[in-house]
Amino acid sequence: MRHSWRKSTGVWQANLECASTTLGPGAANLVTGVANANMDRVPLIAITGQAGIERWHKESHQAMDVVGMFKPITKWASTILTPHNVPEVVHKAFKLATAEKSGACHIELPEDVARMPSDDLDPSQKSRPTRPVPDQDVIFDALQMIRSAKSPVILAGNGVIRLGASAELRKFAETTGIGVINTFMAKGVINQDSVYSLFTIGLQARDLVFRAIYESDLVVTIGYDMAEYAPNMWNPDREKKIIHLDFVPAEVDENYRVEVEVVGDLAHALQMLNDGVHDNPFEIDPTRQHAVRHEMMQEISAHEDDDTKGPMRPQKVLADVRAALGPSDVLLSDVGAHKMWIARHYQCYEPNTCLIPNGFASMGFALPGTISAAMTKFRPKGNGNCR
Ligand SMILES: Cc1ncc(C[n+]2csc(CCOP(=O)(O)OP(=O)(O)O)c2C)c(N)n1
Repeated sequence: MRHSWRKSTGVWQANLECASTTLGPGAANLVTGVANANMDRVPLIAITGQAGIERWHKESHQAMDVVGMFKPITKWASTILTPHNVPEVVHKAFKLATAEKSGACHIELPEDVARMPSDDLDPSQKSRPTRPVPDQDVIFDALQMIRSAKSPVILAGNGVIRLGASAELRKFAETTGIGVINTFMAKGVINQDSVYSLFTIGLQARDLVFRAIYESDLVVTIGYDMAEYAPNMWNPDREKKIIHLDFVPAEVDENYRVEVEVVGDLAHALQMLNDGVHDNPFEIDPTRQHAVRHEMMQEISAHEDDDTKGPMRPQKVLADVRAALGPSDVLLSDVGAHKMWIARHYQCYEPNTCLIPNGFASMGFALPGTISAAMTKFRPKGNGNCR
């Protein structure tokens, strides 16, 4: 089941997934998938059966503490103890699952409660949450800091794609000249051919993308999710200045000491920054950035035309896949060494055209993910196909 709505601006769309199982082992089998959805910030409702309340106090066939099992891997988990509570519990689960940062919620339905009459249910009212807007003062502080930086860089995370803010991010990069590094789950946030694209980070420390962030004095994180790539990896000496832009306040982390925190709707916050740059334009010196991008492109394209006999090089395979697929086609990666190759060597033109599970990073995503993407006619833009 999918549930979606679109804000009147046409900017925001949230989809919600539902999964249901029987009690006991059926519920236990959902654990990895639910944990993966939760840490990949996928709004999901898991509904599981449960033994009737009349046998909860004793050892009983397939009866176990399922809510206790789901609590650490969801945003919220609860049991429906009376039919009267169905509207509230369901409403709360949907609300929490879709609220930023979105994730998984679990509802448990005991078999005897499921049999109780429920004709007097009063459906809970629909709610459409408002989206917070950052203070103008904070936007001003952020722009001041970016203006005075020598080598700023943008680190874009999965929030930009989830919150539909790629267009505003692209504009921000173009008007300021600041290069964009993206995490695995933010692939496509910027067009691979853009001179501002500095490709994907989250690989080995000596990777060239790491150099782009290592040499910067200011990192502007946008929709950054540290579950994907921890700050101690890119800020081990805690010397970077950091501006944090996200729907939610920054996580507390000793390697993530934020100087300016821009909290609010991402597309709106970026639009406010873009307006500020428009009113008082500036552009950073792109020389260093262009040199790094040039080196990266050479490294990424090495072995693309490899025709030596024997096993094919991953670089050649991915270059061929990229050439065969259109800009809106969708590639799903599973988890393993191949994920690293895909992150590094498969570049994107559009958001949501390369899906990589990188929060919980559970194996087993690609095949069912591709089937469900095809079944739901998942289309990032245009008429892309799922591969
Ligand atoms: C469900 C699950 N089990 C175990 C792991 C740990 N793990 C990560 S990668 C990997 C090996 C993957 O091997 P393969 O599927 O052959 O891919 P390759 O590394 O060869 O690309 C394992 C066991 C995981 N991430 N998820």
